[in-house]
Amino acid sequence: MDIDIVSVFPEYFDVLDLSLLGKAKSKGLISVRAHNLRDWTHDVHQSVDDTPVGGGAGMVMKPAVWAECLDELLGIHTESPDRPILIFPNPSAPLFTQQDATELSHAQHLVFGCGRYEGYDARIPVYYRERGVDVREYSIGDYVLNGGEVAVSVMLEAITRLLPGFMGNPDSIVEESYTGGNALLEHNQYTKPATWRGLDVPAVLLSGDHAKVDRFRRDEALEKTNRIRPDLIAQLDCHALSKADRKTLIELGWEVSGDHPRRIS
Ligand code: J9Q
Repeated sequence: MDIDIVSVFPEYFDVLDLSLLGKAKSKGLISVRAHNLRDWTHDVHQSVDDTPVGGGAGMVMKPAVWAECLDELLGIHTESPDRPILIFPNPSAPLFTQQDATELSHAQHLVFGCGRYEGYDARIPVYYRERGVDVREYSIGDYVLNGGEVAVSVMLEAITRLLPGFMGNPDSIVEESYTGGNALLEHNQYTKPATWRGLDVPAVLLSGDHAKVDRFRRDEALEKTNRIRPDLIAQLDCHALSKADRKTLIELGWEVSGDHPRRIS
């Protein structure tokens, strides 16, 4: 997978070499290049932003500078079969999900654009979509960042850990939350000792009864999800739930019929 990142702070991405992503880089699984947007300016001040049309506070990133850069990185004037996906972090876009990470992990070439300041000219994604580029805008959550750099590093980690050969133990990928379309929060995890500073590990986990352990963990995942993320319970596929799952959810105050559980008010 080829990854290009455009930012006015390309050095921010030097830390990627210290992470698992750095290992994937040295293994040749991925190639990551961070570019400085200012390299595509022509003026002495290398300015990448301007005041908002219509007035208001802050600055907006200029479409012309981005286009000089993206035309080159996307190979827009070449006949190459490489169809890169262009991704912009944007706090006003749909949330980036595990499903997006899975989909993007199958791409050959990703180009990330990090917006700074109060955003980028809205015509940039419009222009590249009109030219047939697959352009994605994603938020990583409801909080304010100074720029897209942190959001890109989050998305990169979520995407690249799914690449074949990236993780040491592929089993740990499938077992985690949010995979398989039946997302529940994880059950609690414990290690030895069985008693630590007066706190006991749940006895059932020491029983050696695997069926009981599985049921305990599943119920704990259902209870925890009900408490912390009831929105995820409401998205479950009822048809994929076992009799025991249904019983637990009914006890937690859900009606389990039709396509999705519904909270009984
Ligand atoms: C670029 N706040 O915030 C949450 N997801 C993305 C962002 C973001 C931001 C500012 C600039 C991305």
